[in-house]
Amino acid sequence: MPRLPEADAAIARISALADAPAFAAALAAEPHAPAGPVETLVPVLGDQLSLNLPSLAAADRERSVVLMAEVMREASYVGHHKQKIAFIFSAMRHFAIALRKAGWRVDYITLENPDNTGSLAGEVQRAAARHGCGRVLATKPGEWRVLEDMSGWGALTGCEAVLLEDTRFLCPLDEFAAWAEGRKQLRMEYFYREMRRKTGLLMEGDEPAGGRWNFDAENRKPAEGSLFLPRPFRAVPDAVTKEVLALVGDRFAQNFGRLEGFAYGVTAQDAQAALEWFLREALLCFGDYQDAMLKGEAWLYHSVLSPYLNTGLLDPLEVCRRVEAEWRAGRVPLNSAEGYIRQIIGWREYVRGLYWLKMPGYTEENALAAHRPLPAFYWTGETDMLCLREAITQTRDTAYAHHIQRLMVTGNFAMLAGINPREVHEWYLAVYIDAFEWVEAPNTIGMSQFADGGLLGSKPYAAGGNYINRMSDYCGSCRYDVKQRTGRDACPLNALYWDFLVRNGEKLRGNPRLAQVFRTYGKMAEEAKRDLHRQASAFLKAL
Ligand code: FAD
Ligand code: DLZ
Ligand code: SF4
Repeated sequence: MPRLPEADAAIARISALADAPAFAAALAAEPHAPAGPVETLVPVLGDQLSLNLPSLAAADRERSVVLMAEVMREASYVGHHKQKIAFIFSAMRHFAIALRKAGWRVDYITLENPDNTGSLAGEVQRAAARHGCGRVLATKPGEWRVLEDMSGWGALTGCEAVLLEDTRFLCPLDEFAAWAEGRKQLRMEYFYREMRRKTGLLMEGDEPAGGRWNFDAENRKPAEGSLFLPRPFRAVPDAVTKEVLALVGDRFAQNFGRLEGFAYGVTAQDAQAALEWFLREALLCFGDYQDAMLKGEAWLYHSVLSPYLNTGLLDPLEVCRRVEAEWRAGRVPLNSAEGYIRQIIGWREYVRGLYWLKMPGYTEENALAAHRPLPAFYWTGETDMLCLREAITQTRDTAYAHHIQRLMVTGNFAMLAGINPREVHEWYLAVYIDAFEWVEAPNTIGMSQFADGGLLGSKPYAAGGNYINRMSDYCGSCRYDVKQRTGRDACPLNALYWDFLVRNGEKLRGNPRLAQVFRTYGKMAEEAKRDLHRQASAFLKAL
């Protein structure tokens, strides 16, 4: 294949970054990259920002070019929150600078590059021709959609294409498949124990530290208004990030979400600072208040590390080892350390394994046959239900909500109201800074909507207003009365809860974990049952 006649193709690309002068200057300030012939193209995606990426580890730095491309297809396959696009683009640009610092040749295509084809495949094809490569070496992506695309890169470029397994996870996909093989039920708890044994995290010999695998029962303290809350970690946007913010403000003005106040870290150093902040300020109370919700408080004691973990700026095992060390040093209690480590080596790995086991098809599942469209207020926050308004406006402002808000507020409402899970899935994939399909889809389709019929969880996470009242301070300021089931002022979740169970009675009645609630319903007077149904129907009709 013909090579670019000029000496250093990477330098040529830097001069083409006219739309991003601060970024171009930062790249050019790094030592000159190798200038010899290029054999291998190493495409690096927006969530593969790790210097230990398998394809980087396997490539010969002297004979390779790293390709990074901001492309419209990735930026618009769902209507991403503005802060999510800004985070990915800025983190990509900073990673390109880091690669160059580490001596790599980097070919970076900005969104505004006049020759940008708009797709990853188009940019890989152009770059392979531009550099005259014989080989494309990539790390497998986090989404089925992109893997399908990647599988065609060899034919598209005429190069040998090598796709490596992503080793930034603790459980290789074949190991997960072997674990799942032949099991009637997949349950996170058993998988988690395997991961504890495998990593040795919180183990005393063969036994779990503290004599128990799981301290969740101690992690359900409701929020109290008097809690002392740490200020969240905030990074100050530098010139490169400011250029990206201007670009996103201009090109994605119609997308959901506010860009103002963007304070996410965009480098591995920022991510490390966010981890240090969490260990110092929030881990101590993480366990106790993991499920709590407070008005006007987005972060509570959560780590807000998911954006960094999911893009490769932080390593999951390193995070867990640091958390364990805090417990071993006596600075945090076991319920906090165990609760946190379980989320990462348990849930995070488990949902990834499940995604790849069940794709394609998993994102189309709809076991409860829910077909109602997503209410418009999911995009505006304009609803009298204070719990939903809080979660949605906070999501609009920060691209973040913590787990219980996602599961028990927006997720619970969508399931009770019978919203089409595909629409719910696309909403979550769009609005959260940490959303990539491998982690988002099992959480939404499986955990929050029960649309996989119980593959991921043993029962639907369904709740009426009582749960939200117990775990938050929302209900006291709500226009609805959480204690009432029917009538004009009744909390809508109460009637919706019973209506959901009855509506799906055929599918749910046999579930032993729901036996008690069905018994309670069975004991209600017929008139009360009719009233609940009327109340729910009227609400859903007006939705
Ligand atoms: P913390 O509460 O501090 O938890 C620590 C870490 O544990 C997180 O950073 C995350 O890496 C991991 N973790 C915790 N719970 C889960 C879980 N259920 N699955 C996987 N990892 C977990 N998480 C995402 O990373 N991306 C998503 O797109 C996403 N979508 C979700 C959609 C729904 C409907 C639900 C119910 C949950 C979703 N989650 C998702 C899981 C969880 O809500 C987020 O990981 C968490 O809120 C991120 O905030 P944090 O870093 O402050 O988490
Ligand atoms: C999320 C995202 C966005 C918004 N933009 C890009 C992009 O322009 N270029 C890129 O390489 N990656 C981007 N990403 C991340 C990809 O969507 C992600 O790599 C795939 O979803 C695979 O997980
Ligand atoms: Fe939400 Fe009902 Fe409480 Fe209002 S009363 S905040 S709708 S749970």
